[in-house]
Amino acid sequence: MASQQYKIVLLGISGTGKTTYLQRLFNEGFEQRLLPSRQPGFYQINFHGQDMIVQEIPGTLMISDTSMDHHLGSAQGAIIFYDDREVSYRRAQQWKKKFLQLSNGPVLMIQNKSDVKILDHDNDFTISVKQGLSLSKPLEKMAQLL
Ligand SMILES: Nc1nc2c(ncn2[C@@H]2O[C@H](COP(=O)(O)OP(=O)(O)OP(=O)(O)O)[C@@H](O)[C@H]2O)c(=O)[nH]1
Ligand SMILES: [Mg+2]
Repeated sequence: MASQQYKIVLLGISGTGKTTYLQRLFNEGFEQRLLPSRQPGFYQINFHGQDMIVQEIPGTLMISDTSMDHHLGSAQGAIIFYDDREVSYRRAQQWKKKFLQLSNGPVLMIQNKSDVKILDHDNDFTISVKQGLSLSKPLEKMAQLL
């Protein structure tokens, strides 16, 4: 019997490094300059025998957008990115609240761009996509929590 496939959403304001993260994870190197994502992008991944579809939600998509409830409500887990900007942390908190209203899955908070600055906030993992630091840890943890 095929095991269940889980959908994980990758959230965070524009520029926190969601696309760069997924590309680097799939060995496509580090992208210095990327355009904001326009469409939710899907990646399929397997950790610890757990099949996961990782869906990036573009930061330009408003939290109040009608499609947002569907994206979040159909997900079993959320990985929320912030970076060296305080505003990105505040928005990450809002995403977390919104996700937990729509789904009862696990949420992981990730600070990216540790090579630039580490903000003094609680998080589950601090990573640097640029330096390739701790990249698989969030998804490994998510696979354990599902
Ligand atoms: N210094 C540094 N820059 C990074 C890091 N990770 C990503 N970036 C840069 O951050 C910028 C934005 O990255 P994206 O991956 O496009 O951000 P995003 O979250 O997908 O943005 P949207 O698609 O608009 O929601 C790019 O110029 C990346 O090179 C990092 O660890 N360190
Ligand atoms: Mg993107």
